Amino acid sequence: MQHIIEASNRDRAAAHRSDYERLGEQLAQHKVDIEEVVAQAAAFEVAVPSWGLGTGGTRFGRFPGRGEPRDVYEKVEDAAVVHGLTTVTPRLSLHVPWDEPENAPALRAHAAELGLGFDAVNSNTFQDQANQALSYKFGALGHVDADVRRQAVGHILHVMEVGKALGSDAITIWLVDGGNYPGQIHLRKSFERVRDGLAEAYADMPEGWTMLIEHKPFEPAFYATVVADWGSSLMLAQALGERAACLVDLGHHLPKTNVEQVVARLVAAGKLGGLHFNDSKYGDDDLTAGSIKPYQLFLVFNELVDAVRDGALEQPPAYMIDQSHNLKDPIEALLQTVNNLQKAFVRAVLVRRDALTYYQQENDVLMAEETLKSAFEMDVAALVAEVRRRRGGAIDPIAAFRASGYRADKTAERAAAEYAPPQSL
Ligand SMILES: [Mn+2]
Repeated sequence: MQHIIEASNRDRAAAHRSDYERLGEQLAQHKVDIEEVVAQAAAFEVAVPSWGLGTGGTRFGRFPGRGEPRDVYEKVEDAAVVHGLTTVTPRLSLHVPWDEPENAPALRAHAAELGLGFDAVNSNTFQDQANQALSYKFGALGHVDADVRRQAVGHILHVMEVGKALGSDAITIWLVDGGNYPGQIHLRKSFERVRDGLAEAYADMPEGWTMLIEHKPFEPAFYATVVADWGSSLMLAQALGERAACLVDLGHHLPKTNVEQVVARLVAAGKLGGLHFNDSKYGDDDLTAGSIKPYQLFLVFNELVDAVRDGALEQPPAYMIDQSHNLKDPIEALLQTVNNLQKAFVRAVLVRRDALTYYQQENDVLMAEETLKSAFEMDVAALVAEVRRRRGGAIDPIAAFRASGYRADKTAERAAAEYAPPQSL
């Protein structure tokens, strides 16, 4: 891939240089040094999910693409391509059991050879697995039967063991408990059972690890999900202790929710642990981040950049992509996503914070809004391309990927692709 990247960059070098210089002049007029922004932008990294490397599906069906990875080793291979082109996705977030390796140390070594490490591991207590003794049909950690709850805690501990062998230092728990009809679950007691189950798993969490708790208003439960919102998630993270934090999935909010304000609240509570990036029009649609509501994505980054600059966040939260690529080539969709995320991040870096503070103090509503809007409207494509170029990545990752013929090669190689359809958390 490296020689393809070099050839692709050579073709684009002159046009890119002139775009970058023009942007540098534009920023200089506002007394912003483009080199400083490049340095800050280079700090942005995001993890890729193992389930995002295959074609996703809906409950209506799945249309597999050609040349998809057949196992976790091939997923690592594809993730390395994404990292090679973008240079900012050095970690893979693994789902257990969908992508559970038979030999975790061997997978870790294979990934390391390709320049990859492992991000948070993801547990699954929302479907029954082969050879599983008890069913999660009516819940897992919040189930009325203590044996089912024990089995769910056992699974989470097992996922931590796998993660430990991979070199992960966090676990993301998607809490699935809930009910479809009023009366089905005891609203208060089911929450207490979930909390107590998490506490059991938390007590045995490896040293230096973080437990990330993800909320979601509905699906699979359609009447009352136990951890439906950030308030419930925060209660759990606070009850568990210092090493538990909330994870905000952009798609896990009801329409009209002010997600950037949710982010701000969790920062204030000292409990923002991570973000799952995606976009949506209606529900948890898992579309490409920045494809539907780019302004919201920018406003979320604005809160994060502001919080890091203020010291309200000691370090940026864990950034992860959580999308389902139903129609696009998964690698191309990830390349597009990473570019959108980088651009949103850089625009947030460009917000003139002194000016914003001044206008807020003066109650100058219009100019405060314009301060944000003017950063959002900046064309920063050349800047993020330059970040990639300097790190050995592609000026135009999608063009380089298409020129590489990678998918066609893999289609021949992986002709017998057969594995469980990936889904999204
Ligand atoms: Mn998620």
